Amino acid sequence: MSTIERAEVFVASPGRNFVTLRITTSDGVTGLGDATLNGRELAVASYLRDHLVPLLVGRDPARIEDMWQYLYRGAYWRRGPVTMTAISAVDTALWDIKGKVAGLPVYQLLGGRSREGVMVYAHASGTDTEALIDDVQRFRDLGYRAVRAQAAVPDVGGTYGIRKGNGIYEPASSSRPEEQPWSTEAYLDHAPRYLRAVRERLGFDFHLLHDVHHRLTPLEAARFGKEVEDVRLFWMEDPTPAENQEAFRLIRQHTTTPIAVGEALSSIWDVQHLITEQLVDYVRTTVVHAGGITHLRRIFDLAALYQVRTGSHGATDLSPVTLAAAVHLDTAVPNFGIQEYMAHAEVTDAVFRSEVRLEDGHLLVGEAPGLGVEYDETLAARYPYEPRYLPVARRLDGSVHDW
Ligand code: EZ4
Ligand code: CO
Repeated sequence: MSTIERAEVFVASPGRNFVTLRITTSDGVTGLGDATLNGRELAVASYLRDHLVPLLVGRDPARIEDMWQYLYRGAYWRRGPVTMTAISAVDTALWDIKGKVAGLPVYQLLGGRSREGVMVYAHASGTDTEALIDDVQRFRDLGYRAVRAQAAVPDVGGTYGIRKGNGIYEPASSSRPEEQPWSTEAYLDHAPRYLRAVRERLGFDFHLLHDVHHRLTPLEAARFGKEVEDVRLFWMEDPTPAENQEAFRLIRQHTTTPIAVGEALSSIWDVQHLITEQLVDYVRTTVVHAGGITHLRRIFDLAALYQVRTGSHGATDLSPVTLAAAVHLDTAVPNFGIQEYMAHAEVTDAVFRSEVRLEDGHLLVGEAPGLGVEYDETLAARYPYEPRYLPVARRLDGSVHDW
């Protein structure tokens, strides 16, 4: 029997911080898992190095489900993003290994192809409405079928999701969290206007998305959703924080604007009522933060029973290993909806050489066995870890708001 011989944790910053797990079997087969939790990277690295790696060595890499149960139930402590991200990395690496051993790409192990390509949405933003419209048009010209639109709120300045310059959107900043001002009144006044302006200028023949990023109360979100119904959003994302799943019922009762939730959630229990009570339309949990391919498949299968579709988180803080795993899963599941996609920095793509390709606004899996990603640890070592924090939002009176 082949056994797990070695598991190594790499923490490096090629373009941004990534934590990567590589498992090697006694037959010399390697598998990769992403373990990046933005702004809390070292907690997951320690969870893996200090607690999981010693349990992996000598075990059978083929028993993916058993490993998941062993690491989840075996911890006694339940759920939580640090634990679930660590379990995700192990699970993803074992699927990569199983694919390589079988000589099959992971999507084949998941039941085979349900679609040719995976529709993605890009991130457009602007410091004002005109700049936003130009940016949406730029992504349309690049062939994207779906675009997320975020513009800065005038006078207040702070808002979520505005790219600085023409580079890559990166909210994490060095040494201390950046503090960003927030005004719900200004946002509610402004956001419907710029979303309407995008439709007025660019029309309806593409999907338009918007991320509220947990900033509203249920009642405010209901008002927002109602107000933008004529914009026909593909979804409004994270309209209110989701610790209380019941909160979404009120939004639901007032608007037909579709709702997407889940990027910050890490288990099937965190989305159980959202799904089974049909309080959302898209579930955004991901491979890296929701327990790997094994657990995410379970969430997606539950969602399929309730006509909830998938819309996995895919910002740049999710490594190309997660993106590849997501695209394999998206290619296979019947209830795929859309995949978030932001191109990584060139140096990130040089360290993680991935077979995933973008064509015509769709991501395509490769046919290499496993996930089709190679990790260049020598190149990665040239980019040491740098402490980074996500921003903190403060209302105009100085009190902390949900970022
Ligand atoms: O703020 O990934 O929809 N995408 C998002 C992201 C998240 C970051 C947090 O690390 O909301 O941009
Ligand atoms: Co989001």
